[in-house]
Amino acid sequence: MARHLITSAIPYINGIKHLGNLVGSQLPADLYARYLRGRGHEVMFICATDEHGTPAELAAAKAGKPVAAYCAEMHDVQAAIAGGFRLSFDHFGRSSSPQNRALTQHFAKALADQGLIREVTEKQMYSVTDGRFLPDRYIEGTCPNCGFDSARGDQCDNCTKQLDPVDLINPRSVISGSTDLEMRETKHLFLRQSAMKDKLAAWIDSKTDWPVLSTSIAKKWLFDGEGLQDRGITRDLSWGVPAQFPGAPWAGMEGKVFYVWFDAPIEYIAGTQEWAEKTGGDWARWWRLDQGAGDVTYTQFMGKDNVPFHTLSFPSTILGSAEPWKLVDYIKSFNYLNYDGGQFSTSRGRGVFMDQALGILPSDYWRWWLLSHAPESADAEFTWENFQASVNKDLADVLGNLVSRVTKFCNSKFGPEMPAAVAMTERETALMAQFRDGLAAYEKAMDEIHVRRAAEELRGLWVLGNEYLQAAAPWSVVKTDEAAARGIIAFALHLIRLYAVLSRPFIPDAAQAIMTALNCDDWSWPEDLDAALTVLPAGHAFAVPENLFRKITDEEREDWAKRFAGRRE
Ligand code: B3M
Ligand code: ZN
Repeated sequence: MARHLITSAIPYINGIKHLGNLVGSQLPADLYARYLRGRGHEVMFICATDEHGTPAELAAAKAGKPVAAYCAEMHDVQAAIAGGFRLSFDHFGRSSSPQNRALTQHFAKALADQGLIREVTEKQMYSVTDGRFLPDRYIEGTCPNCGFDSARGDQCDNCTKQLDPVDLINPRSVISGSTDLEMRETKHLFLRQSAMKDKLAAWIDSKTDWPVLSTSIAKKWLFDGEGLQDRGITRDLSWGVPAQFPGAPWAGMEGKVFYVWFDAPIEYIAGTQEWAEKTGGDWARWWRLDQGAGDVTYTQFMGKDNVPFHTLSFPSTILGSAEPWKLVDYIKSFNYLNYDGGQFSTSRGRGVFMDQALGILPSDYWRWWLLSHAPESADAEFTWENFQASVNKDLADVLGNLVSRVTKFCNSKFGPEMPAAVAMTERETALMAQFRDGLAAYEKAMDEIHVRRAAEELRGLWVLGNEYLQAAAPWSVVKTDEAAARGIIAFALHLIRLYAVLSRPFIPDAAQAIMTALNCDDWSWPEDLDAALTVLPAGHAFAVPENLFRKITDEEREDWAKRFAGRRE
């Protein structure tokens, strides 16, 4: 039994995420956490809402609410939706927690103690019309790197380049639209990432097993152009972790806060502290190398736009502190999911958002489609045709149908209890050999976090069961050899239990429905496949489950396609 720390990128507090966001971090992280738990490992799975910075302030202003109240409300909304998707976080924290405030200030001080913080008086964009500085998202303009016309002050959404507001061409205020901007002097703290460059490069170079998407983005920012730049880690904002605090090794930072991307990843640790406070657990054995975290394997999940911050900025914080913190072991990053010939768009309401998805179908349908089409090696696209085909075929025709046929047949012919097993024939032995190979391939894909491949392998296992049932044809055999027919059904019912165990990381509700029907609570992973075929004794009562999955009709598909095509302008 190993110990696995898993974090998902923490979603911004401003609004409900779309399915592309979900499949880019939280959902695959949940898949992996569930799989590792299923195999008996000890897992700590942390996520949170990212509540600071300009995204939160702007959204609260738009909603006409004080930012703290807005965040509290939206945290609960996001937590409820995460629950709806069965995201199995050990804790879903808040980056505005007292734990994160203390820890963020602690890291800033530790970095200063190592000589890695510079105080810089610089000129920043000031909006005369708005009477304030315009950090990050308060300003938009044209990206100097790719020409995208709605690049934000902190990052271009189109090419992922990290930006400074002053880099933007034709900048404008997001608050008022004003272009009456001037440069005014203000003091900020800079993290001397440039001093960390060699250490970071050596560390990235040692990660030969990471997805190329993760290492290539890191290397780009390390080496392209002028190489890794120092980054301003404070902002002229009021909402956030105060940059001036008792014991701070600098003065004159009143009224400023740390940059949201400085404190957000620290929330992975602080979130674990929040968990510890809630449960009485020990957070340090997950994060402190001097307190037992040496044997922890730490995996992070995120979309590609978050990679620079996790391969460079956050490791600079951790390594630069010179304290024994746990560093990430593996970064699993994702490309983008597009929506029906274009992009998901939050502002235009284009595509399916998490709350809407749950309003039309249960979470397993979405989980299955999203994970089996995860944008791993390239961007992927959601289409309603594909969604319908995949749900109807994989879930309804293959898995659902098998469960229903076997349980119904048994119930009507022999009654609602496990028939007695008989000695395996060649057919079962052959099936088991194939199953064993398929299971090994499934486990390998899951161990390596190849999400699409894992889904394919799992589906392959479902198909094997269907083919077996078709070929064994207990409905014919029963006419001449009832004991043999009972044996086939006993074997098939055990396969169904295996499907519940193996499919649980993908479709937890259906897995539970199967187990409930089988009247079984033994979720143990089939480390010994032969033993797994004897779990349910003869005479064990079961129930015929409701239809596990229903089919999506053409009418629904057309209706939904219209409904989610984009409505707000
Ligand atoms: N909140 C960006 C995002 O939601 C950001 C991730 C933070 S991870 C520490 O995509
Ligand atoms: Zn760009």
